[in-house]
Amino acid sequence: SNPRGTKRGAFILLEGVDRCGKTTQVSLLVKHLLSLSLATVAYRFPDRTTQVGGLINNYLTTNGPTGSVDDRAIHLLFSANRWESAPKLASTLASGTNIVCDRYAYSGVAFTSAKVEEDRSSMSGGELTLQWCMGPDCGLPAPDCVIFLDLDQEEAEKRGGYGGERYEKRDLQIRVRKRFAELQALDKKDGRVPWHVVDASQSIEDVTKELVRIANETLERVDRESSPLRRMWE
Ligand code: Z5A
Repeated sequence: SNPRGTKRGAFILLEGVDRCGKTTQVSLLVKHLLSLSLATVAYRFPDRTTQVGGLINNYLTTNGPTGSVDDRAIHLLFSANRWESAPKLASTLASGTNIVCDRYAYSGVAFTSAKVEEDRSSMSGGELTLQWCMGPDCGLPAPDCVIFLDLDQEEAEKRGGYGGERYEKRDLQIRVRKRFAELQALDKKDGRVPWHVVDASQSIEDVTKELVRIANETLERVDRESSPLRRMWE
């Protein structure tokens, strides 16, 4: 609890591949928690509304010649976009408000580390290892749970063709899903953040039901344990 004795809010993170329904479910879960009079706000990354977010948006929406943007530089921008939100995020939780977040550092690592030479623009060469990618996000406020909305590539594609964004490509998305599994295994091995894998091919209502159950369980645990906010990958 903070000096005024308020218990901190819970930090619930939704992750997953493109089209898995994160945005839909974040807004439904926030609505549900608010209907129970539980103070809750939504966060999303990238946050395209900041200056750094504007650079990220330009990068994602420009599919032209890629040679000018180094993969490590863009990775650091995604991370900077989280760090610039971190103080507000931490103080929101400290004030007792819950956060439901759409993508975070796991997306950062999964996407960058899934790039291979053919779709990389990097001048710097070398492999973008999981370890290298995790570095810049180490120490960020860690979520109390990760809800991974799992959807295979065929199901994702049934939800409409890809838009024009840079990462909306089949092979990359398949590699991203594997990277998420590796990150889940790392958290499991170290007993860090608990993951809940939810079958995102169910109806919107059925996915929400599972999310509500997981959110209740997480809120109860955070309340019971009164544990301070942890830090990413530390
Ligand atoms: N990225 C990165 O590289 N590094 C980082 O650090 C971070 C991100 C944070 C933009 O992210 C890109 O940035 C993203 C990762 C990378 N690249 N890709 N791909 P974003 O979060 O801004 O954009 P997005 O992930 O592409 O969001 P999205 O396409 O909007 O997906 P979504 O939020 O998971 O899905 P949705 O909008 O809720 O639903 C998609 C459609 O499916 C929509 O028509 C829904 O009505 C429908 N839908 C949803 N649920 C269902 C169910 N259950 N059944 C049927 N249809 C459904």
